[in-house]
Amino acid sequence: MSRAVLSIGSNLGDRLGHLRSVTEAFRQELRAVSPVYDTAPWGGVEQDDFLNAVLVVDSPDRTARHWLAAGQELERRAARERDLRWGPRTLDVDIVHVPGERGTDPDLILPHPRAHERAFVLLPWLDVEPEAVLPGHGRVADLVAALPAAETQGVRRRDDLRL
Ligand code: PH2
Ligand code: MG
Ligand code: MG
Repeated sequence: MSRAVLSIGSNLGDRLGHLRSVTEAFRQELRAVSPVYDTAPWGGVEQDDFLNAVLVVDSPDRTARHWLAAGQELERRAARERDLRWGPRTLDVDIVHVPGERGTDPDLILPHPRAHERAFVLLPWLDVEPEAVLPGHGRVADLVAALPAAETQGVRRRDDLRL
């Protein structure tokens, strides 16, 4: 069994439609879907706001590598172009955490090396897994409580949007 916590995001084109392409593709594997958040861009690149959400998926025969490949295939289908680091994108599917798996390859570092400081990952994750622990950093609830106001201010829950 391989459970994974995925962070999905979009700030180009049909943002909600791009996020929905992931929940549709993983329909069989979905265990939890967070609310949708409208989020100010993180990382210093001036660009439009993102929509972000967190999914928990589970499948008996998928490893972290499989989740990565499946996510990259969905990014390709969304015509994602890989150019600017932390720049705009139609769809981003990031593997945040796969319990029991530590990754050190540059293309799949697990847990995700910046998840602990990103409100757009931690807030929706807390919504779906209130007891979650991010290995190396502690309880997600505590990480959320410790986020600076500047981080949480730009992350707004959109109760009018649903995946
Ligand atoms: N993704 C990035 C860079 N910056 N900012 C927000 N708010 N949401 C994202 O998903 C995001 C970002 C690169 O993957
Ligand atoms: Mg990303
Ligand atoms: Mg990514």
